[in-house]
Amino acid sequence: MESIEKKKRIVSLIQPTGVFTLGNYLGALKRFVELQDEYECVYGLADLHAITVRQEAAAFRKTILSSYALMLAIGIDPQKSLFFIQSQVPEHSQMAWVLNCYTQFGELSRMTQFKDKSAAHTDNVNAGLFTYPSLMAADILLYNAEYVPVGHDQKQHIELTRNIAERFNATYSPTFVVPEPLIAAKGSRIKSLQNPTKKMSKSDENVNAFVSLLDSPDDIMRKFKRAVTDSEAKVYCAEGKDGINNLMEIYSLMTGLDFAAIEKEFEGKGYGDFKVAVGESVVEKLRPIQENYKKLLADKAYLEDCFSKSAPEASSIARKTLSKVMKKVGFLPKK
Ligand code: ATP
Ligand code: LTN
Repeated sequence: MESIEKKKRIVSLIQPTGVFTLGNYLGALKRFVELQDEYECVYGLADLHAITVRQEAAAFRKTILSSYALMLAIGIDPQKSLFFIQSQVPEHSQMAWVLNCYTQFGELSRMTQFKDKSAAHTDNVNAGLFTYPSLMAADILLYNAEYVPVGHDQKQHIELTRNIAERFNATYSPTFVVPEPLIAAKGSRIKSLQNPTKKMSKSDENVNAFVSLLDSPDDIMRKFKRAVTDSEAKVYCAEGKDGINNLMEIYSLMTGLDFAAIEKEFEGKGYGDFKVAVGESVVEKLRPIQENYKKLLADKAYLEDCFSKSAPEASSIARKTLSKVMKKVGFLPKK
């Protein structure tokens, strides 16, 4: 990783729980790539977080590797950024335990992701699902990150991370950098194509609700053509036009056009034409990513080389913060 002093550090992880969606791409991954020159970037695959939901071992192993390849294919550059696999950096689990003891039951109970996921998996409301945010706080605080680029749904977890950091700093002495979320004005709340009041999520049981980054052009076009809109048939942004607002946001991010230009382009045209244009813009954006992905996935040795180099690098940063914390808490130093 380049280490140019003065650059501020950002950290963000993403769970390998399936194929990334257009929401993950616009809210997080595309930004990870764009931020690489301006910031010192620490990125990771949160595989420890992923087991808060039951995973089948063989499929999980594949998903971790393919998610790693897909992130490289999107443009995460191991020459510029540190990009590791969370389970290979043991300091994350160690720090999470300590932070668990500085996180309140009441705080964790208020997390909307916990409420949603425990409602969705009533047969497996495990303790890890509940304490998930303490592990996420560990991911961030270990690296003294100033900013955390995420989609809007993660704002509450970052707030909790800030509270944990401030509490620890006040109890002992300034130890952690208190991080801020970096949430883009556009793209941080991409909605489901089938229910545009809900966020687009890779675990939606209706596959027409999300576009996966590896969907075929035909599937992408079909999903956009079927996207739920309204009965007005006029392309413009307005409150209540959730479906169209969402498609306009996607199209704007794909083409670089602002909303006024989009309204002009589709003046006098119906939703059918607009949906086709949005679909085609997504197909074109994903084409090179899918080609890169195929090549990278076929080169397992290269992937292994990347993550086996980044894990010790991440560890050496993380270990320093962890040691400071252990000492302040009162643990005996290892001789
Ligand atoms: P799951 O369905 O398994 O909960 P998810 O699709 O919500 O997964 P995460 O792995 O939780 O995705 O999120 C990874 C990153 O993508 C986070 O930074 C998150 O904020 C962002 N993200 C997820 N969904 C969206 C969305 N619909 N719009 C914008 N950003 C999103
Ligand atoms: N909780 C996040 C994934 C995540 C994360 C992090 C994001 C785990 N650790 C650290 C930012 C920083 C999610 O579900 N999207």
